[in-house]
Amino acid sequence: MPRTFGNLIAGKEVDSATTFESRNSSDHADVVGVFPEATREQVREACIVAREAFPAWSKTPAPIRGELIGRFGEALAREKEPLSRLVTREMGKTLKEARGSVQEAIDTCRFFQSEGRRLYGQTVPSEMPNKELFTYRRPLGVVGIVTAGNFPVAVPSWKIVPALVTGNTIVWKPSEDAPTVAYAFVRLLAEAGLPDGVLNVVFGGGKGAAGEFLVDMMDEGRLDKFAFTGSTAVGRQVGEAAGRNLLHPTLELGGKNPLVVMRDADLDNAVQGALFSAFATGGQRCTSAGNVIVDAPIYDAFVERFLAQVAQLRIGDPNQVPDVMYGPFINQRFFESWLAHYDVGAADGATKLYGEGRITADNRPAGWAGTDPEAAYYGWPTVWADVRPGMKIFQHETFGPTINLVKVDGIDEAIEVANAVDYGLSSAIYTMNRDWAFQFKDRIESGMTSINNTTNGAEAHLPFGGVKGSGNGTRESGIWVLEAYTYWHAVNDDVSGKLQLAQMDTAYAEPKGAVDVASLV
Ligand code: UN1
Repeated sequence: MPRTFGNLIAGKEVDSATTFESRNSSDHADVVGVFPEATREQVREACIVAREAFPAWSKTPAPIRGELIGRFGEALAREKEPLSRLVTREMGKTLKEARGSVQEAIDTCRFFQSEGRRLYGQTVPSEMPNKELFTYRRPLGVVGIVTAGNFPVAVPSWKIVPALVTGNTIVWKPSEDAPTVAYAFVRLLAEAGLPDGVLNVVFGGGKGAAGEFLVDMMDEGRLDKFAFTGSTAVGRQVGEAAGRNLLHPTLELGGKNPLVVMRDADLDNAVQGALFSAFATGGQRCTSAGNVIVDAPIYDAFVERFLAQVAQLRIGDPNQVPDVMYGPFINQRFFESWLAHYDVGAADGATKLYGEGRITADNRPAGWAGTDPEAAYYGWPTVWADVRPGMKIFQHETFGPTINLVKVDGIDEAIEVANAVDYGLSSAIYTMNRDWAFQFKDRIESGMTSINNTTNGAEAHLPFGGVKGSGNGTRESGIWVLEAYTYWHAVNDDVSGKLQLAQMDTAYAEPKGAVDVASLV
């Protein structure tokens, strides 16, 4: 019997009248847990509890908050293996990737443990005597957080860990695709000593459910900050609600990330990088490559080697077969929109080189390594050629195992094509030419760029976030994320005992008459 879980509000498990089942993404017969569909009232209650918890938590010394985050990191490290296995079971990425994503959260805790001992402000000289100026980082208040299922440990940690270290309290709506992972995450934080009510969790879907209710709490004045990872379309709605309430949201949205392969590239390295960028996590990363842009002189050689590898990709249930390249779709919605992309590519006039839709018992690629492909949604690795800028398939994020090949001639066209999408999250170039790498780095419109590596590869202490349709300019991770969860408080401290007015009573030195240097010698 699968366990039934409750929302976590004020440290208590709170049931809802309606529930949903979280199923193993690789085998839909396996129910991982039963979760509540939080009601609007429960989401509101979670916001009220977080508001009540704010004064005490924000007054807890930052180094103490940091120590708690350090203990959370230790608990994550201790439970890394079972938590990684739970990630694989619930959302379907390979165990190697699941371990990496749990490690990313551990790294985030290690970084922010010591940040609790910094959170530096500045001392600033005043233009008056007996007066000093200071800046302090202050917490914002109650943060609403909505996260996606593809990185159910790492990406929540990018938001929750810095928000807590800086003294905020939280209401989190995790993805309905990985609620059990979220529950484990929160229990480990409680083990580390997090006071009840500081982090509250409401489960359920997005539209017409807990996610939408939490967004609505901005209009009720119950939130001081919103952080969202998900699609650009939903991100716009979150941004609109935040904007009319004068909140500055963190929005990490979609991508159609370019990977360029120049004529002088190490071709084997480029093929391996393109394979991982396109197909790791079944293409369901926001950093997955969407368009591989290949320089004309090596186009044929690249395509031949790439296709040979694609035809051998091992695909299957990552719980049973550890060395698959990718497992199932995380959910039916992603599967259906990926399936629809076959019509989009055909209508665009692109040439399908490889891929036959859903993997079934009678329709399996050579590398199928699982048992029953119909126990879940599995997709053929799919490759399109003759893709050009302007085509829908070139422009739109698909979020599944598919990649476009785009032929260009030289570095200028490569950069132009790489920039010809409305997104700008991550990007990569394979070249040994120093100048081409420099030109790419200088001219690409992207929040993250790799030279001779994949379109992935964010690390816990580097800024993460996009430009154009991939976000609103906010950054996660490292020192940069601190701006997202604090405001700067400027303080004037005057001990002069009299009214002295800046700009008006400032005793500037009087100039004494101009010196003509030529007349001096
Ligand atoms: C995401 O897909 O939302 O660089 C985040 C990467 C990972 C993070 C991806 N470390 O692909």
